Amino acid sequence: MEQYIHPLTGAMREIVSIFDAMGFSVADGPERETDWYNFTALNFPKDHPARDMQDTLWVKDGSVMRTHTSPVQIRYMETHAPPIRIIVPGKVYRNEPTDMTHEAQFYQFEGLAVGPDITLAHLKGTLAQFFSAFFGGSVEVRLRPSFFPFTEPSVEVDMRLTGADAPAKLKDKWIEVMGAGMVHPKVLSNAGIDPKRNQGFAFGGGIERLCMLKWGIDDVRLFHTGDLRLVQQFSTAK
Ligand code: 2U9
Repeated sequence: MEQYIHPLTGAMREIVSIFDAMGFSVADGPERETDWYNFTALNFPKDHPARDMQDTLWVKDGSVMRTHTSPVQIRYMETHAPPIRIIVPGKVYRNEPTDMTHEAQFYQFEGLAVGPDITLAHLKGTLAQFFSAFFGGSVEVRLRPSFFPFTEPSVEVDMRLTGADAPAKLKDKWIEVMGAGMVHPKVLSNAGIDPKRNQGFAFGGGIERLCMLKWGIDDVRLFHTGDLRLVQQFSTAK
């Protein structure tokens, strides 16, 4: 009988394997979190709009369905000394209506590297290697200024696939693929790491978005309907 791997599962396995080859290990943690791990430790101000009922699924007891996988990195830093290199794939939750590009549940992967002399150049090289392995062929990476409470400086990451066999729709175009930055010193100290001796890069992106780009899928909701006609197109994965 033919066996199928859901494209999100296949993509997650591939992401983990590409980062494994660069010395990253996988970390995971709870999907229902405390306010501290999901927001406060990550330097979100008390009145930040992301904490709003409108954007976040709050549980009656005051806990929160994690809105990103970042709480896992805080927990990891509490129990591991630098140097740290981890990748964190997992499900996250948002309180928002769905459309072609938004889901209330989706998958993210985040990465974190912490050590005495980690720089934004290491981030750029790491992501270039990742995009090249995941999409195939040559790639350029561009960082544009942005803002997140948990990184300083913060950047949006664009990639441009330049290889001959890049998908026609993507070839030679700048495409925004994720957010990233240098971990805010307050976030390091909130997790028990001395920001005077260490610095770190972090990045985060949506896995559905990467899959949509890679395979030309135009509606994020297709990943989560359980319709086998999607899955049956991915029979080659191990
Ligand atoms: C720690 C410190 C810093 C993770 C990061 C982003 C930028 C980001 C979004 C991309 C699209 C989420 O899927 S999305 O909606 N993420 O832009 N994430 S830096 O930074 C961290 C994480 C953990 C302790």
